[in-house]
Amino acid sequence: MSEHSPPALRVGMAGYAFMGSAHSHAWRTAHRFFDLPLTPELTAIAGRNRAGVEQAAQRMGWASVETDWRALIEREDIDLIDICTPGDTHAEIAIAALQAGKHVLCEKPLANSVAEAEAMTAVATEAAKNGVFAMCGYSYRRTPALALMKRMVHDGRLGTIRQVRAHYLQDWLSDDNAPLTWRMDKTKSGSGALGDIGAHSIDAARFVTGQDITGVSAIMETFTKERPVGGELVGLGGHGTVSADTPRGPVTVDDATLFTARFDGGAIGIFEATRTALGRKNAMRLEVNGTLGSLAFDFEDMNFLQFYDSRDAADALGFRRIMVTEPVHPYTGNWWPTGHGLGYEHGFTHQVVDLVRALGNKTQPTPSFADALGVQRVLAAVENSATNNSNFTTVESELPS
Ligand code: SOE
Repeated sequence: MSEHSPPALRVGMAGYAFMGSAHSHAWRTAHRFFDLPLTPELTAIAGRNRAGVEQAAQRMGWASVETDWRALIEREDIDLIDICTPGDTHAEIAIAALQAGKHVLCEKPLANSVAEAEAMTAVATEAAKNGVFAMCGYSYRRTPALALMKRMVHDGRLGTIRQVRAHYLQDWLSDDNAPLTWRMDKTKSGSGALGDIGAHSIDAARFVTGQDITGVSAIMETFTKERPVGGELVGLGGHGTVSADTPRGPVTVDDATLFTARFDGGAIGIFEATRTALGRKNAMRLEVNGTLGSLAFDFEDMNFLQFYDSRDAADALGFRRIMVTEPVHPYTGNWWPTGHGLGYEHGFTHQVVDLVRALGNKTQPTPSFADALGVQRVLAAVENSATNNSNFTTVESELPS
């Protein structure tokens, strides 16, 4: 590092699967495209399997390895802990890191329960008073088109928001023989599609509208009650070496969740999260309808934002497709010339940019743990509604006479 480089931000990361890979890319890249007050350094990565974590360190560019996350927290040469492990570990790691004076970036959802999220938020609130900050990794809000959507709603371009329509559709669990992983074990993941991908929709809806969700009515379904134990994973779901006599274990989370919602600003919403929508690979979509217009973001067309302005001239009325690559748009000016587009990984890099800038300015990065606790409360309300079937009215087989 040259003498004129900003001070180092030495990172220790727990976990090295999909999110570990995405976060590592962001730590390596952010300061090479954005001016940052601190220069991230990939100091150490932790994982229980030494061979696995050493291979990951080599591939992802980490300087050293640990086989226990606690060692990261004990190290004097680490300033920030990045938690990329399953949800059942988030609270213990985050609380220990903050109490040791280390900043924290924690993957979503914040925790597996409201109680855990509340405990994490209490410790983070105290730590912030001493200049130690925590952020939760809802990266989609840093996709330029979604960040533009938030800016346009905030600037009143839609008028008063009336309706929100959000879905997040995947299909990697459509196959009954996709093997049982931690993502289907409630004690590890907290929930299935709801917390894994529905949480992104809830955060994005609250972020874009600036409104909180006050009540929900939900249905949750687990189509495949048991899945093969073992079998090698291919991608997220995997189609391991499964035969008829492969032992199967219980799935304890939802495959799909649907819910309606009321917002504190008067809007109403409809949400869907599923991992069994055959053909939909990572279809995250958010539409907001207001009194003056509508905006729609579709991750599968992520460099564009659909905008309908009722005030357009009658012969020009219709959804326009804004190409969100001009330098005037959020984040885009630091990348390629307009029209060249960005991808999924850029949201993670922008997440590091905003986090490091906040740390450099000694200000609270967003979303804070308190923000993420708000999402956790919605997740719990959805599970409660679906479990108790509140507001679910059975359709009478025959019309009442
Ligand atoms: C799996 O559904 C997953 O990896 C989520 O856990 C991520 O948060 C999402 O960005 C992509 O899909």
